[in-house]
Amino acid sequence: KTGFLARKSHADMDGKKTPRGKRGWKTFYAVLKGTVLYLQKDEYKPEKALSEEDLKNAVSVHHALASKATDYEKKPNVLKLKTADWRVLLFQAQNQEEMQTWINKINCV
Ligand code: I3P
Repeated sequence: KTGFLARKSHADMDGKKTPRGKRGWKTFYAVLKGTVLYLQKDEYKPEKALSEEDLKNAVSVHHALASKATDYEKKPNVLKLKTADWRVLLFQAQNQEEMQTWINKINCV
């Protein structure tokens, strides 16, 4: 599964609220491969190696839980991802169907 996703960090690895200045939205080209959600600055090119930045942004979705972010009302089509290491990330998909597909795929890995 691939597609554009905007990401916002809500809580960090220790479960603590992501500090001010690091809570903004940023759009990535997302690639779910195995148990890893890669968040790349540019569209995926098979021949191109992942940059340092791309590797830093990758999220493990092993033992993670994705659900519709029902408590977030500022934007539509937002899903919430709780990772095994207590991060909470919000992702805005391009439409309702995309959001549901991402949720299903993430919860099925
Ligand atoms: C954040 C940024 C986000 C905003 C967040 C701000 O500032 O403006 O867009 O979330 O509000 O803290 P910064 O870029 O300096 O981190 P929303 O778009 O959801 O309002 P928050 O602290 O209430 O999450």
